Order: sequence, then structure tokens, then C-alpha cells
Amino acid sequence: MVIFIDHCNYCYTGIRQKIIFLIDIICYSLEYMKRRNFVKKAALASMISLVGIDIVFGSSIPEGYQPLALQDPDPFKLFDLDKGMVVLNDKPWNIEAQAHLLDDKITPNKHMFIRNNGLIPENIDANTWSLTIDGESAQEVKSYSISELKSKFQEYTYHLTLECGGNGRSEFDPPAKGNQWTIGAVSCATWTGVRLKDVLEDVGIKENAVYIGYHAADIHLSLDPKKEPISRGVPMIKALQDETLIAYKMNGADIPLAHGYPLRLVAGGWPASVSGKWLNGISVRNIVHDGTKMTGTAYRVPCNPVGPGEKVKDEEMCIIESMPVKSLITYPKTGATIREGTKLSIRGHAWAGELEVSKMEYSIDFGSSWDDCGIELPSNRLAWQHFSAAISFPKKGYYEVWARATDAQGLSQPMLLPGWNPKGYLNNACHRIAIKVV
Ligand SMILES: Nc1nc2c(c(=O)[nH]1)N[C@H]1C(S)=C(S)[C@@H](COP(=O)(O)O)O[C@H]1N2
Ligand SMILES: [Mo]
Repeated sequence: MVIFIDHCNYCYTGIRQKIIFLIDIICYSLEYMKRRNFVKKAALASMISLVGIDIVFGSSIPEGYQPLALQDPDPFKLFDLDKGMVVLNDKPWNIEAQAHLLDDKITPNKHMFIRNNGLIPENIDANTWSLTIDGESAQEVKSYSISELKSKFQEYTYHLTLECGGNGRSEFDPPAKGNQWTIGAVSCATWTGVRLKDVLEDVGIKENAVYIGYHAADIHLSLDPKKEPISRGVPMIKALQDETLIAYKMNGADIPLAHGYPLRLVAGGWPASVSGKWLNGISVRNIVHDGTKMTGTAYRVPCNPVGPGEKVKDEEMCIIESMPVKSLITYPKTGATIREGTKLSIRGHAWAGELEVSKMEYSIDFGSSWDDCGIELPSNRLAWQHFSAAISFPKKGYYEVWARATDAQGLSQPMLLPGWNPKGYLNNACHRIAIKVV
């Protein structure tokens, strides 16, 4: 537009300038029309499926424009979340809990973190949903409806810890790109469904099977239907564990949409990214699954420790498997005040990936000395374990309570930070709360 105004300063001084001015306008308009690109057909199709009804003049939508119907509603209403949940990103939605919101042994829906790589699918019909098992190492390609899964296989319920591999990323220095999770990207809900191993047995698995990879119905941020936002998987040994489920219920009811309705792969104790939401396919692979976010540096850490900020070659990065030992103080909330002479009851949960937590301790002197907490057995394998302690403080003043878990192999949480890694995964540092004794 600036071009027009510039010209107006002198354009009426002569017929020659007038003609030049007109030519300029024509050229500019043509240029403008050329530059106005319209939404690609494939992307329009995705938009229509998200809106749920035909977008009549859809072909006139400028490229990069997001129809109002797809713009942000209130996430707390949309996902039925507690007001204390913290939104880290809205495109895609990434929302975490705070430590004190995770106090329940079974995480209720309203306190469960949400981590999405793409857009949540909409207009899902569970009655027509199907799960297809295929891949080089499947004996055949077989599809199941949800009612077939329910009638053909035995149902199991497990209490399973799901922690995002990037939980705690915000503390690394130099910082790592990605959602800046603090401590709230962990949950332990109950999941009900059928065992993946029973379904795989029904399909038949070839001897050369090494990995499974999931496929899902969420939509890539580019709206390109050929791209998958994420398609991860696990080695056969994890796929065939009793607790690895194809779930259709969370906390006893249909899985909420944000957590994978109507079907989800759930493999507790591993980075939650292997638990595919909106599950519609599983490929049995004769190689390490090479879907989106399985290759390069995604969900990988240096095979051997590196210094902060060091560059690491792709081939020296190893896929994250079982998550490391970790714990959270869920009561009281950091900043609590108590009266001198009263004991402070603390409680929380501890977990250690595939392993059990064998010891839980607390410190009130910045890690110089440690005392034991009581720790319960897990309700089943891969569930977090509840701990508690009653703490006395020697006198008035400011304190911090630090909590440290040790796994069955004797590995403990690092006090402040574990080894730096380029993508900021696996921060299992001790959780700390501030306490004032007055
Ligand atoms: N289909 C699909 N499955 C997915 C994801 C996703 O973006 N799409 N995100 C993964 C990641 S990275 C995490 S941490 C968990 C989060 O699960 P939640 O949102 O139910 O807490 O889902 C995993 N499964
Ligand atoms: Mo994640």
C-alpha cells in the first residue's frame, strides 16, 4: 500500500507519470494476486473434518489462515481441568499439573497433564473405530472394532505411571527447546483394556519381529494428512508385557478425548510418548520402528554422558526406554507455614520406570543428612508408590524439604540436576518444597 501513497505525491504532475502510475498499480495488483495463495486441498479436507461440516467457500481460505471455529476455546472448560493446571502451549495443547495437584493416589482426570504433538481429532465415532494390526512381522493384516476387542479378549485394569520424557526440561542449562515442563508432566491413572500381547497372539507374530510402532488419528500441525504428528513404539519385550494395554477406559470411564478416546496404547514406566493416543494402528516391525519422533534426536539421550552444551552425533544418541527413579512431594504445597513445635506431615509418590522404589528419604538440611520416609508397595507393577513422613524442625526459620527415592538396583535421584542432554529429557532431580516454621 505504501507504494500508492508515494506515487500520489507527484503522480498528477503530467500524463506520463499518470501512465507510469497506472502501470504500477496493475503490476502491484497482479503481484498481490499471485502472492495470495489459497489453502491446499488436503489441508482443507482436514479443516472440514475438524469443523465437522462442509466449509462452503473453503477453497477461498488464504494459506496459513485458521478458521475461527478452530481457534482456541477455554482449555479449562474444554478439557474439564482444575484451575491450577498450567498451560504451556496452545498449538498444540500442552498443559501440566503442579505438585500439590498430584496428591491423589489415582490421578483424577482434572489433574492429568496433556501433551499433544498435533491436533486432537474430532467427531470420533467409537462404533466405527477400528484398530488395524499390520507390518512386516505380522502373520496377516487384521482389523478389530472396539466391540470385537472387548468380546474376544480378557479385560485387565492396571494403575500405570505415565511421565513425559521431557518432564523437568525447564531446569536444564543451557536450555533445551521444547515444552518447558517443570514437574507436572506425570500421572498415575487406572487404565482398562485388553493386553496387547493377546491381540498380537491372535494376529500371529513372525520370529523376526523386533518392535511395534503405533499409528493414530491425530492431525499433523501442517494439516497434511500424509504426515503423522507422532508414531512411536517399543521393543517386543515391552510390547508383550502383561501391563501393556490397548485401553478403552481411564479411571473407570471412557478415555477423555484429550487422553486418546476411544482407544489408546498404554505402556507404563516408559516415556509416555510410547503410549499412543487415538490408536488406530499397530505395525509389527522387523526393524526398530522408524515412525515420526523415533529417529534423529527425538526421545533420545547421549549413550554416554556429555558436558553441558556439547554437540552429540546422532549415532551417539540412544532411545530412552525405562524412565529413571523419581519422586514428588504432593503435600504440603511449597511455601507452607507451620508453628514451632508441631510436626509436619509430608506425603507424595515415587516411581522408577520398570523397577520398584526400595527406599524413600527426606532431608531438611539441603541434602547433608537424610531420614527415611515410609513407602507403600505399588498397587501393581509400574504404578507409583505412596510415601509419607512426619518431620520435626529444630527451631523457627526457613527450611526446605527435599525428597529422594532409590530404586531396587540402588540408584538414587540426583540432588539438583542429572546429566545434561541436548533435548532436555529425564530430569529426575529431587523435588524440593519451602517451609517456614514460625
Ligand atoms: N497420538 C498421539 N499419541 C501421543 C501423543 C501425541 O501427540 N499423539 N503424545 C505423546 C506424549 S509425548 C505424551 S507425554 C503422552 C501424554 O499423554 P496424556 O496427554 O494423556 O497425558 O501421550 C503420548 N501419546
Ligand atoms: Mo512426552
